[in-house]
Amino acid sequence: MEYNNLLVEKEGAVTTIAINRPKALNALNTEVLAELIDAFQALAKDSETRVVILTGAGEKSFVAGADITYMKDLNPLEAREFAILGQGLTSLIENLPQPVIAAVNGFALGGGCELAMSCDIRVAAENAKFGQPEVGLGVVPGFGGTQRLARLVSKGKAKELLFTADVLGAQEALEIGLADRVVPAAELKSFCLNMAQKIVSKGPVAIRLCKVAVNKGLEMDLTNALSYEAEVFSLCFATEDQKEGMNAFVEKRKADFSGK
Ligand code: DAK
Repeated sequence: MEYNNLLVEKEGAVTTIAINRPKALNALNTEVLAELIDAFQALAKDSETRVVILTGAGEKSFVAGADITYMKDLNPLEAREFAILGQGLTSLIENLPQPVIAAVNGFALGGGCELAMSCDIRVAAENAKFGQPEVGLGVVPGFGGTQRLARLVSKGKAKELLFTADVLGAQEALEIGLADRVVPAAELKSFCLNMAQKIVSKGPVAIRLCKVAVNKGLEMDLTNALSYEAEVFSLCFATEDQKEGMNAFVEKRKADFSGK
């Protein structure tokens, strides 16, 4: 599919998707959401891609939120459809077989912050800004913000950010666990690519199962989560990757994983 609002770049096993509406600071309208859903659905089936990087085109913004000019005249049923589209995208990313790194290169506000939170890891440029300004527009976050923020940071901090609509800089976001790394803006791309390459060099099935185990386990109590981990661990012993990884260690050579 040809995209009007996305730039998709493949470098070996790493695919970078840049949301490309810089004039509107990469705000999300239905067309952008539909294109992102299409791109991530294709990536889910793309066995060559082992890591995805999601970023915003331009130097100012990751995503400055859902498109306010589009949203302002929605009726409740249309608003519901819009929320379902956005929540569908964020769930798709959260459950994508491959890890997704958000390279947050500026504003990550509202739907942009929610999109970043659905990724596995958030790397922020020093100029990144995070926030959920929705209450200032008279709405609640609709793409999972009330839920994922409260799961990522403390319940009180999530409520503070949701109630006040305060915007945090990269360093503050790092301190509360909303960002996982902060790097100079000029190094954001290379930092994310290096991180992606490190992940690519490991066992693909194990990476995939780690993602599932963390995501599913956090929804369970610890006893059930540990039991789930034991099942996932045992599953690894049915893979070629486990044989290769352990044989390579014993034979003192670098593992060459097949992802099977
Ligand atoms: N939507 C549409 N256009 C936007 C935009 C947005 N979210 N953010 C920026 N733009 C546009 C601006 O209108 C401007 O367009 P022109 O006037 O040039 O045509 C252009 O991008 C450049 O923006 P500025 O001139 O404002 O640039 P500044 O550097 O001065 O300011 C800013 C940057 C990010 C601080 C400012 O643009 C800003 O405050 N933007 C809005 C940020 C925001 O409030 N984001 C949250 C949006 S609300 C739901 C579903 C989803 C949601 C809620 C409910 N349901 C269905 C229930 C999600 C809501 C949101 O995400």
